[in-house]
Amino acid sequence: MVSWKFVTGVIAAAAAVVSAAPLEKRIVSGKNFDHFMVIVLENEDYAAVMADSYFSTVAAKHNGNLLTNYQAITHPSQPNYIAMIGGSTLGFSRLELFIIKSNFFSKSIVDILEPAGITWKEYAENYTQGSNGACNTATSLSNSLYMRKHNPFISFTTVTSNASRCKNIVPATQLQTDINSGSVPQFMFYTPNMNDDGHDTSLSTASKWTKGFLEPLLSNTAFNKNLAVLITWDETKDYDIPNQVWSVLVGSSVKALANNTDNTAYNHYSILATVEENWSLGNLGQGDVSATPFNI
Ligand SMILES: *[C@@H]1O[C@H](CO)[C@@H](O)[C@H](O)[C@H]1NC(C)=O
Ligand SMILES: *[C@@H]1O[C@H](CO)[C@@H](O)[C@H](O)[C@H]1NC(C)=O
Ligand SMILES: *[C@@H]1O[C@H](CO)[C@@H](O)[C@H](O)[C@H]1NC(C)=O
Ligand SMILES: CC(=O)N[C@H]1CO[C@H](CO)[C@@H](O)[C@@H]1O
Repeated sequence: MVSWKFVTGVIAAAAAVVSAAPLEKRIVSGKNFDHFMVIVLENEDYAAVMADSYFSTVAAKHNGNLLTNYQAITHPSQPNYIAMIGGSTLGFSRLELFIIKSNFFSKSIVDILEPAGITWKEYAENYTQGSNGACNTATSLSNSLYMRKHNPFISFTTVTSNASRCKNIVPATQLQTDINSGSVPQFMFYTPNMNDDGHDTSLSTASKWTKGFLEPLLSNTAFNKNLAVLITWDETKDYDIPNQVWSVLVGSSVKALANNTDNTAYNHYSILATVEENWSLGNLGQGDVSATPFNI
């Protein structure tokens, strides 16, 4: 169902009578939320994250839920990202060097969001677009902060062969612009850079970054409206233990369970299942079919 919501524009001139037309924003109302943001951090074991003073308190602080039984799909990083939006690792697992250059002709979340009129963007820190918003398919950029393997959309030819879809893969600085103009998309996938996500740094760097990024967003009542945010890790650091990753759901749409804890079995395919259920989108016929949608 498509409805129209109106975000009142800011009237800058108080004295003069100006006709401030409201900024109109097309929204497809979801059953439980209207906006969903996924933030993916890198390579930590569940127990290590639980020992961090910020992460261990964030569910209770924002009356969300810690997800105590959430499994990543595989190792190494990249197929987990592919799985989150494609519903499958598309046949690859520990072949990182090969996968970095991968191009999959396969459907992704984009192909079920767009027909329903649900807007989406990939916000990738330190990514730069090609001219006219073209997809930049480089494996990495000279800043050493952006890596293609953490931006799953760029690996789907169903995205990269389409100029208008490429425009939705944007540098992360665009988020503030979109917030300011009241035009954030309904599905947001946020990829922090190689330092902020902990990959090239440490858990404490990822913790400081997440706090500095998330807290202002959640305090922004316009942004944090009918919103659910998933913070998750791509995979565990230790490949020899079960691939259980620390994840949390926060945001104004999330209904807190007892002790701010949700023990339901989830995995990365639950991201797709959640989006599909909330907006009645059908499915990709992949791992999303049997995955459990999050309690939101
Ligand atoms: C990398 O991206 C972050 C987040 O968008 C930004 O704050 C920072 O200035 C960028 N760094 C470089 C070197 O471009
Ligand atoms: C390209 O993307 C646009 C929207 O992003 C969509 O409407 C259109 O159907 C796509 N074209 C193809 C050939 O998939
Ligand atoms: C509450 O949740 C924490 C994890 O956040 C857990 O360690 C603790 O055992 C739980 N307490 C109860 C009473 O369930
Ligand atoms: C994932 C999600 O949001 N699920 C909810 C979708 O809406 C129905 C109600 O129509 C809820 O029962 C689900 O929990």
